[in-house]
Amino acid sequence: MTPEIMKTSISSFIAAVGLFVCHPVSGGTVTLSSAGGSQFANKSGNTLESGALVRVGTFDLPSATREATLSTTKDYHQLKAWFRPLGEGLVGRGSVLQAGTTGTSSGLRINDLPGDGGVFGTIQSINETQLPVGTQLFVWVFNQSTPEASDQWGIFTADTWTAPPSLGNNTLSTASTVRALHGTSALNQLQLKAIPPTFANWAWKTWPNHANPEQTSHSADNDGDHIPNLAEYAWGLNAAGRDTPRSSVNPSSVPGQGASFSFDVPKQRPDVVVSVERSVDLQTWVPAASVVTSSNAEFDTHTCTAAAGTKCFWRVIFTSAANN
Ligand SMILES: [Ca+2]
Ligand SMILES: [Ca+2]
Repeated sequence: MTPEIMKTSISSFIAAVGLFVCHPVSGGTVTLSSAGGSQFANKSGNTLESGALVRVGTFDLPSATREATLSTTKDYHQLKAWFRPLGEGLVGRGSVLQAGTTGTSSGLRINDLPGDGGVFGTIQSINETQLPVGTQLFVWVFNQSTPEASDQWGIFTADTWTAPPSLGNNTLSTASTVRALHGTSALNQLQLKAIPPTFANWAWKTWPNHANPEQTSHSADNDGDHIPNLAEYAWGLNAAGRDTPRSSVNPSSVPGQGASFSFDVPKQRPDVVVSVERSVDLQTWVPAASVVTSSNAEFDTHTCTAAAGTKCFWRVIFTSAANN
């Protein structure tokens, strides 16, 4: 070995030791920025207001099917159960396993920069054990400051949105080719969508503080109005207040014509099947025929008619058709 080579080897070794002693390894940083990229907007295309909630993190699902699973999952609690947060747009929120955010006062905030619908913020000291290098990152945006207050959300990702290495930084830029798993990505906007109307999401909004399962079951009747929760949801009623059912028996005013029974079937509740049955003795029930007699944006009103001079009872059946 020549003296020249020996000198180089010693220098390199000393440099490595110096780095280890003087600069202990710390986490990487992620910067979320819409500068020069798409703006966040609600489902109508209006840019989001200051203070809307932004979450950054990943979803603990198999990577090969993760995006397909996310795009077809509608229930907040299911999505939340899979979500591994890195940071949120509110001070002190997110995971205690990773460090806080920086920014003028509040870290990640919609509307801080560069204007309406814009977002800019940095999450520091990301722990690799919390989020391994290369983990796909997602941005989960709501149209209000809390999920419970929101009625719209969007979930977005891009190939370049990945967790950084220690000491490294990765910028999640909305100028990237962004995929919308919930919402849409087009015309320089990342638009949210309405939170899907499922029974589970209705129960979450109705009891945001996680009521016990006895309260949130399909059959529970917490307000004692004899309308079970699944029917309260289907009919758009208040599960915490007494309501009258959206059904009625109508005696016929025409001589020789039987009474009729009307009930509402929701148009915007695809996870509930509403049907009607009839009986002459309250013992044996059979499906009843009905026709749509009126309609509006939310409901079709169905009507059944009894044969003249016959006794008839009707009941409305609510069946959950939820698949997730
Ligand atoms: Ca009730
Ligand atoms: Ca009620």
